[in-house]
Parts: sequence; C-alpha cells; structure tokens
Amino acid sequence: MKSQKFIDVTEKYGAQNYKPIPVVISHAKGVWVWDADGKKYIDMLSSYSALNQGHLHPAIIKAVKQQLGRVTLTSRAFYNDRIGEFFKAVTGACKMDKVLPMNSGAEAVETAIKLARKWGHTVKGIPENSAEIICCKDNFHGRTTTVISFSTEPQYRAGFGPFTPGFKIIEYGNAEDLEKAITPNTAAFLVEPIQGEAGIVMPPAGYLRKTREICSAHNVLFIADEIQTGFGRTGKLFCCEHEGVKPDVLIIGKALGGGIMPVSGVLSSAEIMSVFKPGDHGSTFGGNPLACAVGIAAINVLIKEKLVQNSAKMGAYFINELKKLQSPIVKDIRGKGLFIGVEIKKECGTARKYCEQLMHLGVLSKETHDQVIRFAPPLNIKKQEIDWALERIKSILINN
Ligand code: IF1
Repeated sequence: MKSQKFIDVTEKYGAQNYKPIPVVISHAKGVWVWDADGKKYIDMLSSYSALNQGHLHPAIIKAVKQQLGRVTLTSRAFYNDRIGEFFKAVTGACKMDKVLPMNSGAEAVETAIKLARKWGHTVKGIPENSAEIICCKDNFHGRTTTVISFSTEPQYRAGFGPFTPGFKIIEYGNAEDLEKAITPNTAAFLVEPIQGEAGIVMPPAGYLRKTREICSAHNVLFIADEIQTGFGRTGKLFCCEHEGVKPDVLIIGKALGGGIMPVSGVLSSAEIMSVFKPGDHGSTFGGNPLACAVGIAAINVLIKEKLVQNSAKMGAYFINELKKLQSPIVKDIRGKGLFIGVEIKKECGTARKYCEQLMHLGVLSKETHDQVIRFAPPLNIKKQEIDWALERIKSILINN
C-alpha cells in the first residue's frame, strides 16, 4: 500500500486544516482518477467544480504547452500578448463589458467588495467609510479575513477576529428580507445563486429575479458569486440565467482555470468598472499569460464541446435516477444540472460515512456539512459513466 505512506508524510509535515477522504490521487484523465496503488475511481467532485472540463483536457493541455514555450509571467507592469485576447473571450462569454483578472476565488470576492464600496462612495454618494454590503446566512465566499467577517459558520470565524465591519446578514431565499435590510448606505447585495457549501441549497423560484429587481429599484449593485455555479455547472453557462437575471457584478473562478491553475475574475459594466483607477487594485499573478492561455482554452472547450448542454441533460438524468432509488436513508435529493446534493437522514449517520464507503467502491464524492453528499462530476461525463457511478451509489444508499 503506497497510499498510506503518502498520507503519513502529508499529515506529518502539513498543517492539519483539512480532513481529506483517505484516497491518494496520483494520476487522472477526464472523469477518472487513479490512486497511488493503481485503483481507479470516478471523480464526482471535480475539485469543487474547478474541473468542469475534466482532468487533463487535451485542448487545455495543448494551450498550456504552447504558452510554456513562449512566456508565462509578465506582471501587469507591462502588457502581454495574451491578456487582451483573454479579456475579449471572457467578457464575450459572460456578456459583460469589462473584466478584472485575479487568481483565487476569495481574491475575486475581495475585488468585488472593493469595487462595490468604491462605487458606493464615489458614484452613489454614500458617505466615506460607511458603505454596507448585504450578504446571506450560510453563505460561502472564501476564507480571507474580510470574507469570513460575513460568514455565519461559527467554525470559519472562531478565533480569527477582529473582523471587517460593513456587512449585514439576511435570510437566504427571502426577497422581502433584502428590501427591509436596504438603507441609503447599501452599496451591494452579494449572493450565491445556489449555496454550495451550505449543502446545495436552492432558493425558491423567482428569488434571484425578485432580488435583482429590488436592487435595481434601490440603486444597489447585485453581485453574483458564480465561482462554483458558473461555467455550466447548473446546466446554464451561469446559474442566474435560469431566471433571466443579469448581475451588475459577476464573480468567476474555479472552472475558468480549466483544472490547471487558479484563474478568477470580476466582471461588470464599463461604467461601474471605471471607478478603479491605475494603482487602486491589482495582483502580481492576475492576468499572467499562462493563466490567460488556460482561461481562453477553458472557455473554448466549454463552448465547442457543448458542456453546458451536457450538464443540463446528464444532470437531469442523474437526479432522476437517484430519485428512483427511493433510498430509506435519504431525506432529500436536489440540484440543478450537475450540481447535486443528496441529504442523508440524521438518524442514519453522517454523510462522511457514506462518502468513505463510496470511495471504497470507486466513487469519489465529498460531504458538505454533516448530512449532504455532493455529486458534481466533470461536465463532459457520459451516460455510461453516470451509470457506472449509479450502480455503486445504489449499493450504498440501498443496502445500508
Ligand atoms: C476549500 C466549500 C465548495 C466558493 C464560492 C468563493 C469561493 C468558493 C461560492 C472561494 C470556494 C471551495 C473552497 C474549498 C472548498 C470549496 C467549497 F465547501 F468550502 F464551500 F466548493 F463548496 N465563492 N469554494 O464555493 O474560492 O478562494 O477557494 O478559490 O477547501 O475551502 P477559492
């Protein structure tokens, strides 16, 4: 068992801020991964939706290799010959005027907060240092000190204060709550179209549309965090499209990096983005030519291979088949596209237990909080591959 050795050395020298499912991935292709002992698994997590195009997608790998032979890093002190093309591709796909490139998701969320605050203070006329941003209970937007300042999960905050002020929390899914929370100092409403970490929690139908309307009526920016729900995960390119909603500010990440490297960004109208002046904000690595080559390829693969459509089709099939199982241990099955949560009844133990059992059968998934198993495979998954996983999921959900 080579795997155990890799686990031991990881635990010995690494900070223990994670408790991984005990599988050691050593190589991968498409929806499949192999562990250090050669056992094959289907990847039903896709690195939390950062692998929507699958592992080692040939077109993305080709783009990386080409770029590696030219230039990888320039900083934004200079222009490079890939960044403009990347900006054009990403704004085109997202139907937004302007983009500001960053690396991690949390950095992009921080960027959106700075954008909204500066817009609030300089355009909306909110007195300096008093802009408010409204967020939802059970949100997840990352782990920086400012972002955890508006987390409502005790573990993400405990011991990490003092926190950044300027955030208000409302119920997720209740549009009237938003209207009540808005004051003349409200700059923005920040929302996940589906709450991933909270347990694949979908707001009631019409919520995104209603909150969008409320934001417009009160001159409040509607900021959608589509870091996880974006790029086809829910069966539309962006989850807000399910309700015909166009955000003022769109935050993207994860799958934009094509499973290769962190690539994130904030998109907005030319007018809103114009509040950023040279020197206001930046990043050493954001918009580097390698990231740009990856981002262009990642978007092209999604479009050319119709992964958004496949996500809608395969997601509907997967959810339907899961529902047919009529498992006695399952409380709820929910999701959109290939973003699926299976909630286990409390009296049947935690989701973690079932994820570990699934791992032994060759299906990689991960619990979110205590009771929900998340299934979010690469979007190019085929019906036969879903069936392969379903056979194993069935034996765990039925025979326990
Ligand atoms: C971890 C969760 C998922 C996100 C949304 C911003 C970010 C994320 C909607 C920050 C990141 C990741 C972080 C990762 C696990 C994963 C996660 F369970 F923690 F919440 F997917 F549901 N907005 N989500 O989902 O992006 O800075 O990480 O690039 O281990 O913390 P990042």
